[in-house]
Amino acid sequence: MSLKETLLRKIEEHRPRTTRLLKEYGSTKVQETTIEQVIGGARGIRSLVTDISYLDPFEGIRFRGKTIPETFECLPKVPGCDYPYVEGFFWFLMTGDVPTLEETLEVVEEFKKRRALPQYVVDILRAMPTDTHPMTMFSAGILAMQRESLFVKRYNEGMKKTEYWEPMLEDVLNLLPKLPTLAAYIYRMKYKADIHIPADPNLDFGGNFAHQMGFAKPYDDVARMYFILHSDHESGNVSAHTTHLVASALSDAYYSLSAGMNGLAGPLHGLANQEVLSWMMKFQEKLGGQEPTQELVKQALWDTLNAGQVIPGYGHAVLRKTDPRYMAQREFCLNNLPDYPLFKVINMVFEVAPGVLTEHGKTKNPWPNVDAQSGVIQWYYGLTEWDFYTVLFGIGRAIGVLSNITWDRALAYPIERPKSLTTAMLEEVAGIKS
Ligand code: NMX
Ligand code: MLT
Repeated sequence: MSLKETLLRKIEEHRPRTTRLLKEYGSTKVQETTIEQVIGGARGIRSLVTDISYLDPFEGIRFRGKTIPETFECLPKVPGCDYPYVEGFFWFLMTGDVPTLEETLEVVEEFKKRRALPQYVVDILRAMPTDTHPMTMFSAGILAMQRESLFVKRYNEGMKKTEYWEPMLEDVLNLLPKLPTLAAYIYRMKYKADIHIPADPNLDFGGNFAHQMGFAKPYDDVARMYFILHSDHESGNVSAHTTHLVASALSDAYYSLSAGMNGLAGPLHGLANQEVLSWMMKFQEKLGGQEPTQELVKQALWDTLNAGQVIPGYGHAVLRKTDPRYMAQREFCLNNLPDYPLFKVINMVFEVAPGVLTEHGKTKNPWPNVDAQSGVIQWYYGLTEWDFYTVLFGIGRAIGVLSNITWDRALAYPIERPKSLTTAMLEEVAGIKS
């Protein structure tokens, strides 16, 4: 069965569950909300549905019910490599089924046919000022391709609501394979003397990305690991929520993903991976050749906090323990670059920062998140231009959010529209007399 046929079967099985919940249990209470939640960024308000991943505050992420090690273990691997095909992972996120090698290779071939970047996107990128941030270029490149949306074409022809997911899937299948090509083009144009490497028809999503970036093995496995780890973090994070929100207006995959990427580009979200490297480099500069010690790291962390800034890569809105994505990357570092000096400093921060943040007393979670550990791996393999790191996050995140918006259409989730209150109304709820 093809991906589309499998997905159709899954959608048809799933639809009655959503319909039943709505029809028979629509008025059942999920929770009560507090003033703190209303003012405080909707933290903890349960108002989104996704079956693609779930984030437990203490365990961390599960993709379709599987932990990170289970996910890596169960999926078909690229021959001679340690990490699975991204294409097989995409099948898994979309359908909830672990694909066979044959099914995985079907997606590999489909993606190869669709990965070339249109010339007009190249022209747009080249017209942008050279100091434009790579995330701006990435988002603009995605948005520029919106003219290709099949969803828009079919919508304008008057398709039925139950069919919405089909052109959404086609848009997703057209857009996702172009993202590594787009990213590699931006990278080589900005940082590698504008010399570009043509795609290799024999390579998969991760392998061809490494090739077009110009990085030798095992960077292909680094890319596969990175994209899978960053793919999805349930639906409330800024990039996933934005993508879902924009898609809820029946905006197509191009509009929705571009918007999500703009959210990912914020320093409290995906840009934190570049902030971590920037913090590390400033710290090393300050050291001026001195050996880093726990005392010096501690002082630098306090300097950052006392300057009113956040420690990038630490804290989380949901997690209350070390992010398992941090641990997966740490394990990679322990296996591949255990003695690398930058990794040693990162470990020192890992030993010291939770204590400093606890003493500081503000953050609810003093433990590292995914971004604290990702840059060092890129740096080690030669990708030292840290303002590109969030683009890597963006390619990974697209796998999750594009799967989610396909399901949004399949389950006919409505336009998102929470209700606002005024401050005076909240004061009235609180019983405050003016
Ligand atoms: N360094 C210093 N202060 C922090 C940190 C940190 N790493 N994390 C949280 N705080 C502060 C936070 O600014 C807030 O201060 P105030 O009361 O003055 O507004 C207070 O602690 C309470 O915040 P929390 O409720 O613990 O965290 P919240 O859910 O609001 O924010 C983050 C979550 C992730 C935005 C926050 O922890 C942070 O800014 N971390 C650093 C940036 C970062 O690593 N972001 C990447 C997150 C993962 N990702 O890829 O998206
Ligand atoms: C993410 O991967 O989106 C981040 O960890 C942020 C979040 O989940 O809120």
